[in-house]
Amino acid sequence: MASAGGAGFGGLADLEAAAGRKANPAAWAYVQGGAGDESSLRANRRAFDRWTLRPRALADIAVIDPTTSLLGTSVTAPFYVAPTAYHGELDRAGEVGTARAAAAAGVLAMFSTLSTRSLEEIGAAVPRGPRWFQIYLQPDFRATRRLVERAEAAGFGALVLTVDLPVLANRDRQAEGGFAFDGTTPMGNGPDLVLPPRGPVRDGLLFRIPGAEAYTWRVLDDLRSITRLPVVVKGILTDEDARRSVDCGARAVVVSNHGGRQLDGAPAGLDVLPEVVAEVGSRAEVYLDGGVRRGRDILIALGLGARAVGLGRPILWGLAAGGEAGVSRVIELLRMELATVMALSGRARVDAIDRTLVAAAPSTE
Ligand code: FNR
Ligand code: LAC
Repeated sequence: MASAGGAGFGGLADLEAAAGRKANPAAWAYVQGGAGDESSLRANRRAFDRWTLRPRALADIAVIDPTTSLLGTSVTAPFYVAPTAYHGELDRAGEVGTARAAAAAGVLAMFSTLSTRSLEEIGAAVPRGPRWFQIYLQPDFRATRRLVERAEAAGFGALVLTVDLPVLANRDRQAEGGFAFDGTTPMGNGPDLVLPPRGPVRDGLLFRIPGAEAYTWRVLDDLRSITRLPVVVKGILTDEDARRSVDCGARAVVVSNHGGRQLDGAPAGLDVLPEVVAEVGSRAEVYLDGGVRRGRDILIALGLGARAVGLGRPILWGLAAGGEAGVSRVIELLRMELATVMALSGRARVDAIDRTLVAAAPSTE
């Protein structure tokens, strides 16, 4: 039986179950749910089954090295903590616990604009931990600018602009659970933050999306004019938008359907990863998130050209199950699994995980 404190945990499925028992039901429905009929949420896991691995035997695997670098920052693993909102709903330490676990492991962590702890508190907790700040654009660019300046001052190393949430999707599970973006959740970055709109607002026969004026490609120029931090665009699902992002100065893109929480019917990121890598892979780093749960998944994504993969819900399971120690446990589980599958596939280093490792699975239909 899983217990808080780290050592008692089994695998990721045990942690998920323990988290589900401990978390309050509204927060749990918020974490686990997706948009619409949750077809994109399911697609994220299924996408990995369309690939198989081509192991090489008798390679020199005496020393497995899973370290890499992301935009020049050294990290101990090719996976990172994806930005997720409201860690304080799952554990009292909130993002500070997550940050400490990631920093202790030497893993990159991205923190959401919608954190329960402030970016200054996060920065103070892990002065040396690699951390990037995820931006939800504010309707007034001056407010976005203040967030960017605070992130710079607090030692965040890059800005991750999320572009797939100009308005919240219909999320039935979240709504049934009673979790709402209504300002009742504490906002670590200040009470003035404008939350993403909960839906279109009726205006006669039309529907307005409040704040959507901020979401144009021009914002990438605007961001680059106020900061020297590299900009990463998160939420890309086409080669066209990947190219546009990089043409507008993005140093990396995250191929993602937001964990199946935004446009239901969007493909799994993994399904479009190859076309994005083909389009911009020589000019920018490409990351992938959505449904990554196993060392195998990391091999497939890296084999298809991702430089790293993001973990969303698994980190939140760790946090809910055991706070900082729970997050450490999730990171260690995945790191150990990754080292194991690297050995089994004959790939001792991250740069040996290439396209020759993956092949299309025989059709099961
Ligand atoms: C998210 N995600 C997210 N993304 C983002 O850019 N800013 C945010 O504030 C949030 N908030 C958030 C909350 C919760 C509860 C979840 C589950 C997800 C999306 C996240 O960064 C990532 O894209 C997905 O979570 C990846 O999919 P998996 O790993 O959850 O399957
Ligand atoms: C979510 C937002 C906040 O997915 O990114 O809930």
